[in-house]
Amino acid sequence: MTPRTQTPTATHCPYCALQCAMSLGPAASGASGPAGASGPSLEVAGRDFPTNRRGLCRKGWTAAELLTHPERLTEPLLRGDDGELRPVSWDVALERAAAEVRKAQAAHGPDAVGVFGGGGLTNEKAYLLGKFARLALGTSRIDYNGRFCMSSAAAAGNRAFGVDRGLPFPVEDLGAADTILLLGSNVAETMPPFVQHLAGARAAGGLIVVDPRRSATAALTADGAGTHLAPAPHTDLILLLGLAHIVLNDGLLDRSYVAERTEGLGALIRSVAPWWPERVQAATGVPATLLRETAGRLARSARTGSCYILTGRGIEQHADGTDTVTAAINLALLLGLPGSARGGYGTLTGQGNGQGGREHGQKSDQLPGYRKITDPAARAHVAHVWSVPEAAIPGPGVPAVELLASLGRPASPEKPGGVRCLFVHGANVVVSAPDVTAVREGLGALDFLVVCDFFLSETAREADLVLPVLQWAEEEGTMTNLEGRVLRRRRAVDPPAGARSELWIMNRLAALLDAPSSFPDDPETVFEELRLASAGGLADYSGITYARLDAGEALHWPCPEAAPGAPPHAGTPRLFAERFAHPDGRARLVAVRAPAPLPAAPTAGAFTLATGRLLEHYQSGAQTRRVGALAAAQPEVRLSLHPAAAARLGIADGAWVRVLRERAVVVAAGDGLPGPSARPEPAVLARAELTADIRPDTVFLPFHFPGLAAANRVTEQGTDPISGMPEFKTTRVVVEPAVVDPAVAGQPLLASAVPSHREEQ
Ligand SMILES: Nc1nc2c(c(=O)[nH]1)N[C@H]1C(S)=C(S)[C@@H](COP(=O)(O)OP(=O)(O)OC[C@H]3O[C@@H](n4cnc5c(=O)[nH]c(N)nc54)[C@H](O)[C@@H]3O)O[C@H]1N2
Ligand SMILES: Nc1nc2c(c(=O)[nH]1)N[C@H]1C(S)=C(S)[C@@H](COP(=O)(O)OP(=O)(O)OC[C@H]3O[C@@H](n4cnc5c(=O)[nH]c(N)nc54)[C@H](O)[C@@H]3O)O[C@H]1N2
Ligand code: SF4
Ligand SMILES: [Mo]
Repeated sequence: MTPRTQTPTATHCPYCALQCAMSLGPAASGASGPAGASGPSLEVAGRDFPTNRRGLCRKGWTAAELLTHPERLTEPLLRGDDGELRPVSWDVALERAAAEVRKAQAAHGPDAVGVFGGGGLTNEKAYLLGKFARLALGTSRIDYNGRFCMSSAAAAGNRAFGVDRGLPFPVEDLGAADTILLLGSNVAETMPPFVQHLAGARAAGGLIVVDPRRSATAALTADGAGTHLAPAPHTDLILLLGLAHIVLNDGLLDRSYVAERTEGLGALIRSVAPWWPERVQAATGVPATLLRETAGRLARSARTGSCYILTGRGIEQHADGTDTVTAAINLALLLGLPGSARGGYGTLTGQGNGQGGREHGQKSDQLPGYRKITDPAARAHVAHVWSVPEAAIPGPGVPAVELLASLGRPASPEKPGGVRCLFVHGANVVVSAPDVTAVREGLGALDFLVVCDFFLSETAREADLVLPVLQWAEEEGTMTNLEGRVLRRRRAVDPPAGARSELWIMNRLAALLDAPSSFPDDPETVFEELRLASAGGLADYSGITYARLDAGEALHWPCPEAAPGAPPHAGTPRLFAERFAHPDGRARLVAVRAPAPLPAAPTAGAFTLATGRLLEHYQSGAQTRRVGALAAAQPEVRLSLHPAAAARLGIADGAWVRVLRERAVVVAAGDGLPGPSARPEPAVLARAELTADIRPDTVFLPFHFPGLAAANRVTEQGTDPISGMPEFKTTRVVVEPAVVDPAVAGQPLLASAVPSHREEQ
């Protein structure tokens, strides 16, 4: 790998939605990359940019290491009759993929082919993937991993505001806040440079963090910087109903704002009436006095200072995540925040292109420009841009969990047949989807699985065909960060010979499949088409060009193309200043109900399992587990457990434990795992990490590890009925001591303890 120029290339970090600006240049010292790597490494430097102000986290600093990683895929791999993956030429690879598509569709119809995309893909790739699925494959079966990430917040935002943009204001606006209510978000680990934007609120003593753990972010409230509220997991909805109750009861609402800018107050008043503070205290464990103080502080700050309410996955990744986010938005609306100069509501988008990835058509129900696939006008517009008859665009597909559950399913009187041939672009579902055991079974039941990746991820290991693609610093494109700001990703190095861009792959496959329309393989040409396709939609990019972005303009969508002769549109850093996106311009207060309380622990050793992230690892860990320093810092999965609970169970710090679904515990049978008891259901094997930073009724697992260490062995397939979001944050589990055969435990990350289903056959 050689840097393309001697001057550093200005680009952005490959990982999260903060999209910290960095430059990539030749290493001054000629330092070499990781062991076994070839060529000089690139030097990463932070660049000045509003989101990160030169700061990067450990993942960003070490990102370039993967460009020269010895495990980098550089040839297509095809599984032979003997079950082995072997290198083949691109011609053989693509012809085989096209033949498998034809075979599956001839036997089972167009929807027998599916596509699973990712929120890390550039806008160009996400756009072309949606078009590829609908036109080249002719299937409705496309969805993506953002369903596991942003879908609840998106659904709630659409419902309340008529539009969904993570932060409807620039991140730097937060600097003026004297109060920030941060619900279910651990930015100190998930977006470390973001913490600087909390400085104003901390200085004013107004950072309020809601998390059942004393997370690194909750710890930022120490020394008078704010308050940590630690409700029982999955009681945030009740907590928020309780805060709204106090605001209404004590007359703290912004009456003129609510009257002028919202609809639905009457039903909202009725819905929060039963949630008086003492009742909320009983359900959540948060003292009533603290609830009153919190509501009072929010209202004071909204009136006389600056106040923001922000949500993260901790309150969103629930079977009632949409309603919980709605309750947070309701509170913000009662306080008069969204669209005002005194604050706002936002959700912190997750993946690098978590925002853009949900706008251009890789969602099952959506066409580019954040258009609805069921809307005749939207279909006509996109069909025109694509030069196809409207009927050529299939209808809506199914959300991610349902798509994965359909893999290999034969047709029955109740249900149509499932997907038989699947393309995966930018997701590692064998680690990150709920109930990974079922997902692996589904992948195993497919006739053909194609995975595009640059590493042999756990999902790629299951594939029949692996196609090696480009990494971030090898490609051009655009990303849309958590503020809805469109950024340029730039090519700093040449890709290894043998790897190909996904645009090129789609272009070639579309030709082999005799697809209508065009599939350009040049990113800027794709972006030009995306502009047209998005024009007039909610997420309108038509006024944005590579030239404007390259000139350093800060362009937040919507940014429509200006009329001829008019100056270019400056983009929309702040949405909602004048109106919300519903036809009448008003926001909706939507009355939501609290869920039935979780049952009191009936089983000895029962806990609520929350899952989430560690600073050092990114998502399924496919990338960061390959970075030496990050893997060394967090080599294996650890279960956070309160010392009092551990003492009750006789579990010492560092001891092996197994975590399994509570409902599995009533059945006893062999599960093949070493340990004192034998269960039929999959368990997670982890070391206990005793910490007083978690509630005694709650345990926590990061989901970055594969095999027996995968947290998603115990999560389940239930989803939010509105958004399709899985319940990742509340699983009832039992924790018990495990005796582990050192031969198993000693293996790196326990990954190899679970053979690929291909190897099992
Ligand atoms: N280091 C790192 N950074 C990342 C990522 C990564 O994988 N690693 N991924 C990126 C992506 S895609 C995303 S989506 C973001 C996610 O960023 P965050 O939303 O900050 O991440 P999580 O760790 O999933 O969840 C945040 C917190 O929710 C808490 N929580 C769990 N259950 C509940 C609950 O019921 N109520 C409340 N109030 N809190 C709860 C957890 O204890 C945790 O501290 O991070 C992005 N940044
Ligand atoms: N239990 C539990 N599970 C969770 C969560 C949780 O909090 N708890 N969080 C959920 C959330 S918020 C998310 S976002 C998901 C993410 O989960 P995943 O979808 O597994 O995310 P990644 O690990 O980023 O997987 C991306 C894969 O694509 C590859 N890749 C990266 N860039 C590209 C590219 O441009 N093209 C292609 N073709 N491949 C690329 C990477 O090498 C990697 O193998 O996990 C979800 N799963
Ligand atoms: S905070 Fe996110 S974007 Fe910034 S360096 Fe870390 S991983 Fe990269
Ligand atoms: Mo995410």
